[in-house]
Amino acid sequence: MQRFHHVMYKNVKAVAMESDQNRVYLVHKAVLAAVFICNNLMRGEFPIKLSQQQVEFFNTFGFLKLTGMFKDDIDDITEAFERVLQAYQEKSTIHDGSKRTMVGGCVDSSARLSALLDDPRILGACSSLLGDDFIYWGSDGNYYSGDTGWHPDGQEENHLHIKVAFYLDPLDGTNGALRVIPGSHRMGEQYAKDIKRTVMNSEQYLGIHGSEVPAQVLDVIPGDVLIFDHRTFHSAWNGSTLRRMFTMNLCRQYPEDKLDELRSMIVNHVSSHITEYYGIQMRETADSERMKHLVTMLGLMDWDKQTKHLKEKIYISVD
Ligand SMILES: O=C(O)CCC(=O)C(=O)O
Repeated sequence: MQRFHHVMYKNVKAVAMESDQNRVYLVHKAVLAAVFICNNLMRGEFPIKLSQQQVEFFNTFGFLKLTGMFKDDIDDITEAFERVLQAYQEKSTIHDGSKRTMVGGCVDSSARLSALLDDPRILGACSSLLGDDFIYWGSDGNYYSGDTGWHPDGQEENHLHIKVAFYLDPLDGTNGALRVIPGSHRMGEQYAKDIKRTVMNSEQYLGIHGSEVPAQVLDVIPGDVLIFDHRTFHSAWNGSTLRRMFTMNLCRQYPEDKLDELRSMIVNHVSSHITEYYGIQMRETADSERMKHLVTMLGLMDWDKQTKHLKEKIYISVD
């Protein structure tokens, strides 16, 4: 790579020398900047940002598909996911396809999956939508079974929360691909109000089955990443009894005077007694960069005290 940089630099400089000094200087600076960026990208130090068009698409429609983003790593990621799901089943119930198996904190239970939060592709996509100081606030790992009806994941009117979803099997409209209703995240607009009022009971209000509600089907192959606004209505139909998927939930940083809103939102998502907010692997393998995205939730409340009344958490920890 160093050699490539050197050759590139020499060639561009040679071309530039043909014309005036000023141009030599500008090209020189541009090449140095490109070399600096390449080096940092190779070390994984720079988030790979979304384009302005992708951000605009997300803001307009409430979702985004990042085709092939993890295609080179997906085997490794799927193995880590399976290790968590298998470890969970050893401590709890075996998935028999009769209902969804959901492992809360799936990503936090695995060092490999936790490292996604350091990955320049995830950092770039999430920081493009949420700002550099976004909060990572949770994950789940699933063996889905059958249909998932229409719903949003949240209704925070003034604060952006997103879900990053990895589906681990090829899916299309015939076998359980996620569907989204474009624009349904735009709470407050009449269109979004009508969707909220009708699609969860589509037979009654619209005279159609949930699978017939006009929507964008997000076909995926493993390695694709889907991102959607929590307010976006989504569903899945015609799925098998073993659809594998995990998600990460993230949001914009909350200012100090709005932390109570975050506290009341998050309390509804914690369903077991925890002493620390994140799973063991997520905390123990975090460097100072990752910590930036964890620190708000870690200090948000006395988790032990606030969750004592809930059932004991099943902790999973795999490499
Ligand atoms: O894939 C599915 O069945 C639905 C996914 C979903 O509802 C979610 O992640 O919030």
